[in-house]
Amino acid sequence: GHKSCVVWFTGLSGSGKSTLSVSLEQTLHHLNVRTYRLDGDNMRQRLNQDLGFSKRDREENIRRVGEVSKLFIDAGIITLAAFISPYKKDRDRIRSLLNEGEFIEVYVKCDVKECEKRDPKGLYQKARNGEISGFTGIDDPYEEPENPEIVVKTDQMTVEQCTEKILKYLKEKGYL
Ligand code: GGZ
Repeated sequence: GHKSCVVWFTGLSGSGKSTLSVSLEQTLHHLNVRTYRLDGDNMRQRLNQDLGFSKRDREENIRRVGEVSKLFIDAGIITLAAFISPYKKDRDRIRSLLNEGEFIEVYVKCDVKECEKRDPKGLYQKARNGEISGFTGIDDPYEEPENPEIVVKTDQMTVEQCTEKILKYLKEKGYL
């Protein structure tokens, strides 16, 4: 068996949160661990379709994702959540909502210059052009985690190395 928890990926757009959550999920499936991934595709498109990107809406987005994560934890599943979650207060609130050890904050650290270079959806360019305003890292804040359980530097490490680092943490702390 395993201990259920939420692995919470926070970082800039293009930092690699989704990629890492997919990679970690594959690895966990090979170990017969049941998981569920939460991301913009299933939250912002569905339950949170009333929300935009103002500070308040991001706060509400993260609050609801936290509540959904709690339900999955109750169901005994390891949840992998990939959201920018730019505000420390909003992330800390989920930490307090859950029991000790159930919130594993993974800071997906990547230089904004590198994220902008990757720009998989062309959003940084739009933010630079002024077609999008309030874009995280350009003209909206990102508050770095102060004491994350894990930091992965995606501009210095491969996807495999980052995944291995998270897996090692989960094993050493007795989640797996
Ligand atoms: C940041 C935005 C914005 C603005 C649209 N700022 O690279 P993506 O496209 O797929 O990831 C970003 C996603 C962020 O949604 P989150 O739910 O993770 O954000 S938060 O945690 O702050 O609530 C990006 C896209 O939505 N996007 N506008 N202004 N990212």
